[in-house]
Amino acid sequence: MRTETGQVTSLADYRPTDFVLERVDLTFELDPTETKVEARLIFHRREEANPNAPLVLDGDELVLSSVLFDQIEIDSERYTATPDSLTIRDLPASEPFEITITTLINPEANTQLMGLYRSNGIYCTQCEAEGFRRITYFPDRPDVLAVYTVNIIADKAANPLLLSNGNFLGGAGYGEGKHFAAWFDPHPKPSYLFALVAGDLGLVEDTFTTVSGREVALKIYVEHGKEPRATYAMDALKRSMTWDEETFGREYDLDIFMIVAVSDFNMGAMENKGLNIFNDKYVLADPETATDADYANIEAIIAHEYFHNWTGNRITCRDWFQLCLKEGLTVYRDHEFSADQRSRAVKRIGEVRHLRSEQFVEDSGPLAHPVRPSQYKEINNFYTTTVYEKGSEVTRMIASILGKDLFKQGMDLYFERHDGDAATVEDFVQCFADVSNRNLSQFSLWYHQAGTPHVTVSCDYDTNAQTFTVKLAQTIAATPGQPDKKPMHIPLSFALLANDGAMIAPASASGGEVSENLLHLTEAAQSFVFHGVPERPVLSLNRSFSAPVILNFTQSSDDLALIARYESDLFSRWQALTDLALPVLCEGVKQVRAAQPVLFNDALKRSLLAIVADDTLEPAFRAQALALPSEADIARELGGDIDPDAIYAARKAIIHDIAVAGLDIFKGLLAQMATDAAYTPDAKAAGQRALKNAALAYVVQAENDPLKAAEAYAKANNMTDLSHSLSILAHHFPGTTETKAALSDFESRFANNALVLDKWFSIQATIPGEDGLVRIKTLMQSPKFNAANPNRVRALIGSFAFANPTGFHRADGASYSVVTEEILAIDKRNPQLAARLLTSMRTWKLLEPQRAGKARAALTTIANANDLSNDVRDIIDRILT
Ligand code: 0A1
Ligand code: ZN
Repeated sequence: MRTETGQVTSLADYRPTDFVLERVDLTFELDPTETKVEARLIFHRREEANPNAPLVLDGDELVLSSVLFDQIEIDSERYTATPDSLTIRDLPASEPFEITITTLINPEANTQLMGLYRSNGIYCTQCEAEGFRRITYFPDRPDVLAVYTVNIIADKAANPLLLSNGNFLGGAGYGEGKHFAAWFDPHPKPSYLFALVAGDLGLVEDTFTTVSGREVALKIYVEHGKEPRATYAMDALKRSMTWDEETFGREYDLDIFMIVAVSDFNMGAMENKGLNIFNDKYVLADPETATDADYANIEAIIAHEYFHNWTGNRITCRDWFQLCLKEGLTVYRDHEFSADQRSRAVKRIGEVRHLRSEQFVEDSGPLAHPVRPSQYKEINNFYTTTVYEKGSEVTRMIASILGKDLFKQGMDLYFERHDGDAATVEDFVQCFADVSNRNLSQFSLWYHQAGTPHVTVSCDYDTNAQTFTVKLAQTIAATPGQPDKKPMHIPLSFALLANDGAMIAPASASGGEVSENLLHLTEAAQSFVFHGVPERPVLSLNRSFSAPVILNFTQSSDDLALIARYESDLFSRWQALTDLALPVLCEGVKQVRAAQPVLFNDALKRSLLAIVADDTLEPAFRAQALALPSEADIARELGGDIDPDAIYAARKAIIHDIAVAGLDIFKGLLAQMATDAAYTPDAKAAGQRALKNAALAYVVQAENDPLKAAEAYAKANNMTDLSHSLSILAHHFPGTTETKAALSDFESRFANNALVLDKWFSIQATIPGEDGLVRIKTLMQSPKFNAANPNRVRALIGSFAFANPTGFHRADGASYSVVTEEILAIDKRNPQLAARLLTSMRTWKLLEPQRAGKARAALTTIANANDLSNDVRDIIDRILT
């Protein structure tokens, strides 16, 4: 049942359904505006249930055509139908019965993109989380698992392809130019994993032989003519299938696995059983149109959806509070897959950057919630970086606390014990407790307490006693609904480095559990003492980011420089550089605000340039080092009274200074990393391009001349180089002849490729400065823009609001008014998309007072609007409180 505005769903209220659903038979007679859906549902009453309880089915904007009981029309007194629910009374106490429901739905008018809708002439579905109830009345909750048969009838010429979950049963003509196809999915599944696709699409085919020798047909459907752009996705799929067999012992379980790419999709992709539906952005790639980042995303998302077949589909969630059970775990699995396919350290740096810039921000603001929330008003708003990314980090911590072997045993036990179940987070954690004999109850607080822990660190070396003491204290700030927090179990990976960079192995340690280079911080305050330490060591803490915490640890520039130079953990080397850079950048902001010149010491420059010039380090890592903390990172570090213009100016001045100091190195890299070899999307080649392009940005900034970027644009033979040089031109030299020429060349070259034009939109939407507002208003009028398509909206308005701090946070507040107006307009068509856009304003209270006042006024306009969707109402209420 779609909750009324403001209605809260609570985990504490969970109880099983009164009726068990045994079978589902669906027949769709597809029509663009009037599709008829017949659902035959076989139920029986649960033994424990009240014998008089009615059957209450969920609906959302449904029109009921008829309802039958055991094939006979039910007396109208026995049921009540509204668009949101169907209640049937006087049902048998124990024996099975059949309810047949016919509804009429309009796929063409479905602009929310939930339920059955049409995208570019293709019928497709999106049922997670509560979309199935927009197709028929149903017990639409994840703990109702059933076996489905699906019949699809449609016009044959327009829809040669009729697909659903499971295995193909057969098809035939149906008269009047129609045909039908039948599908059967033998694996019981919840309704959110149902999918249907019909239309006319091109096909890329392959096969995969599973570890036990079964052949699986692999099919990727894309728009006609785009087939060559789906070959990388197919390759990624096969690699994912092999990896899951080798790493987690998981074999695929149907005869066929299908992926369909559609152009209108609210999220990245969806793991429907045997029939994944993807946003085409995460399927289509070739060197001319996709960047290295696009290739990496495609690989990761193909893997993610495929991995859901076991973590999500075979074992699903009991209720939506358990969302992290499938999402956090599956993100962990896709992260590990990408780490194995690419550079583990570089992958980890990217993950941590993303976690800090998105999840840490969420966790410290008005939208903070636990990884396993206990209440929600709108479940669509809980597909968050906390559930996904922090959920993954929690799984990663279980793996590091238990160690590789016990973690594997715990996962095996989970698959064995819960296959076919709708499980809970407690079920999952219990498997690891059972294999390790560890009490994981304190650890489980990671699922229940919101907020990022802060760990304060101080160290003391005693020369006489040869002891090294590490004092740790943990705190978590209050978050909405959780004023007081308990101490957590925080696994901190560490190393002690000698003056020459060698690792020191202490004779022993006391003060708490210390295992395999892991300090287990479990108390609010705890001192670990290392004995037999022959010299004052430098502590490298939270290596590889073993715990998602904020360290308050003031280390000297010398200590950080030593870590940056010698740590064997590349992540920690990058972290040390970041720790050198952030205070410099924050000081620079103060200097700008005080109208002083931006001056800083040499330690950062020296460490950074030494790493960049070190040929023994992989290029992708060196490129990461050159990507200094972003404007958003600096804002987060400052923590309040944010002036985005000052942050931008300070960062630019510091980068300019580094660029001038390292100009020779950067020019050398530009030449050294250039290649005539044909483009390949592998991690090594991508890393070389990343370093070349980072060096180009520094050279251009040192010389303050668009020439080199214009040259790079002219000779680019792949989208990575092309879009990078275009963005350097646009961001540093807006309005110049070179930039105008490149922008118009790009527009005409890719006029027929909407996904590539999204890059054109987003590069322009992120040009710094207050003119950004006029620019996006003009671009919204472009015939290439389409406000009904989520990818277009995200590329233009989303990029502006999330990734253009100086443009979006114009001091006069004008951008807030324009974007909030857009959000209100989008809310009428697509509430999920509108609510997501609105989260761009979740940090408004941290702005300096003038901007904060303007932001509040714009948000109040939204709050006062009539007819807000549940989605937007939920977010606005939380961010305004
Ligand atoms: N389960 C998908 C994410 C997803 C969630 C909701 C959607 O529609 C509202 C679509 C996709 C995943 O994790 O990939
Ligand atoms: Zn997922």
